[in-house]
Amino acid sequence: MQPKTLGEFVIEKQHEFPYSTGELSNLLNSIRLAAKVVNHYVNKAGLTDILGATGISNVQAEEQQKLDALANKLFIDALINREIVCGIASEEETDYISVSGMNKDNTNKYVVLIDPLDGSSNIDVNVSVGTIFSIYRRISPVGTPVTLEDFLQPGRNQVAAGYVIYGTSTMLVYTTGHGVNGFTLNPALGVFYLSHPNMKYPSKGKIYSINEGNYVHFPTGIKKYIKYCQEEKDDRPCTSRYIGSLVSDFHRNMIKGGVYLYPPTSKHPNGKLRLLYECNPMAFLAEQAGGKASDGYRNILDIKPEELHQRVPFYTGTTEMVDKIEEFIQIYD
Ligand code: AMP
Ligand code: P6P
Repeated sequence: MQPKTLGEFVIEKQHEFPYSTGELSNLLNSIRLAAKVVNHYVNKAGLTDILGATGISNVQAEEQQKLDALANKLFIDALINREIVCGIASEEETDYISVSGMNKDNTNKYVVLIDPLDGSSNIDVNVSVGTIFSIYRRISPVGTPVTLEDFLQPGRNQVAAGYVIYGTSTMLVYTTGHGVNGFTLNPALGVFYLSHPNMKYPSKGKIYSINEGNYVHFPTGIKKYIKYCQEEKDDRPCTSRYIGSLVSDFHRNMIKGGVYLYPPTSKHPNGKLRLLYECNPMAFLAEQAGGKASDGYRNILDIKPEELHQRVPFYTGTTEMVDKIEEFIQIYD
C-alpha cells in the first residue's frame, strides 16, 4: 500500500477540525511547494552559477549566499502569491513583510517566520542545509495591517512549526501540536511521503553537538558539561557530532538521541541562534517529540521575544541531557 502523502496527511488532519476554513492547510501546502522548488535548486547548486556569495551581507551581518537569497525569495513568493498569510518575517529580511491582499483588507489570520536556508555556510561544500518555519495566529485585529507584536509572541503560541532538511534525502518534518511527523520526498514523483510517523526522542542520548572551537569562550558550566560528556563513567563517554547545520544536527539527535548546544561565545555573547525563526520552531518540535529546549535557565517556548532578530543561548534535545546542561550552568555560571 502506498504510504500517505503529505497532502493527504494535511487534509486528514484538517478534517479533525470540522470548523476549519482550510487556511492552515493552504499555508502548509504552500510551504510544501516551496520546499520542492528550493530542493531542486539546492540539489543542482554545484552545476549552475548559484554557488557562492551575493556580496551582500544580511541583517545578521553574515555574508548572504546566493542560495540564501533564492530560497528566501521562493518561500516569500509562495506565501504572498497565494495570499494566505498576513505577514512574513525572515532571517534574510531586516523588517517583517506586511502582506495586504489584492483587496487590501487582508483577512488572513496567520503570520509565518522563516529561516529560508539554515546552515548556508555548508552550501559550497555539499553538506546538508535546511529551511525552518514557524506559524502563529496574529494577535492584532484581522483586516488591519499586521504589527510587530504579531511576530513577538512566545514560542508556546505557535500553531505549527517544522523544517525541511536537504540531505541525502529531502525531508519535511513538522508539528501542529499533536506530535511530530516526517515526510520524505520522492524526487522522481515530486511527492512527499509519510516516512517517519510520530517521531520521538529515545529516552537516553549519547551524542552532543557543539562547536568546540569556541571552548575557551564558553561559560564554565558548559566547559564542565563537555568534560562530563567525555568522562569514562556510567553510560559515557558520549559521541561528539557537529555538522554546522542546526537542522541536520537536530534531526540526527531526534532520531538517535542527543543534544545540540550553542552557548554564549565572545563573538555572540547572547548566543548565535535566533529565537523567533530558529529556536522557537525547533523547541516546539523538540517538546512535541518528548525532548526539551532551554536557554540554560528558561524553557525556550516561555521566553517573551523583545525583537525580531533576537539571539539566545540554545540547548535542545533529549530531556535528561538538557536537564544536565541546566544543572551545570546553574551551579557554575
Ligand atoms: P483554519 O480555519 O483552516 O485556519 O483551521 C483552524 C484551526 O484548526 C488551526 O489553527 C488548527 O489549530 C486546526 N487545523 C486546521 N487545519 C489543520 C491541519 N491541516 N493540520 C492541523 N491542524 C489543523
Ligand atoms: P558555527 C548556521 O549558520 C547556524 O545558524 C546553525 O545552523 C549552525 O548549527 C550554527 O549556525 C553553526 O555556527 O559558529 O558553529 O559555525
